[in-house]
Amino acid sequence: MSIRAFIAIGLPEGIRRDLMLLQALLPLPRRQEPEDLHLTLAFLGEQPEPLLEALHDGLTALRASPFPLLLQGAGLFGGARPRVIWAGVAENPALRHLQSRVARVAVQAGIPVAAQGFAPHVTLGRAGSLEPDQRARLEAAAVAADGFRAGPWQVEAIGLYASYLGRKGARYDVLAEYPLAG
Ligand code: 2AM
Repeated sequence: MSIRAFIAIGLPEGIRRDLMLLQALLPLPRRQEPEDLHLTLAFLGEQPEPLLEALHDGLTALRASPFPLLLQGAGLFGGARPRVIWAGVAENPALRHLQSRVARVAVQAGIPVAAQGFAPHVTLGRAGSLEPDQRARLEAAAVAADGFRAGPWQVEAIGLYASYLGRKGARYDVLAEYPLAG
């Protein structure tokens, strides 16, 4: 059996509440459910269980320290045809360092993860095809949300998640959590 998996940072209740308020201000075509809000460190795709077990062992052995994280601003991915509406992350070397270590653990477990191109974000919602006026409203709302801040909070764990694709979009399950403890 294989599982569509990713490694992410889960968000505390208070941060999710702040993000729900931001979601309410944006004209999102499809909103990410608050319990599913997360910050992805590495998307793994469909992986067979033995590789995920090797990854689990690697993540269990990973030693990294907790660090503060601040969400900041909002934007759209997808250029002229935006697909993802996101909350951004204030520049954070500890996050980048953790991401590269996590990616290395995945590669060592036999799961290819691109070393480059980490664009940290929390997906707030998704768009299918948008009419030009819908797109303009969304872009204007993202610009207006530039002053958005949530946190900082102390990131104390990362998680291995399963993603199940359904007609209403993806649902996520936490398969395992790994405390960051030096
Ligand atoms: P997104 O929210 O910006 O789409 C689970 O799908 C998580 O992995 C999401 O946070 C998703 O980011 C991220 N991800 C990164 N690359 C992906 C890809 N090629 N396909 C699906 N999800 C991807």
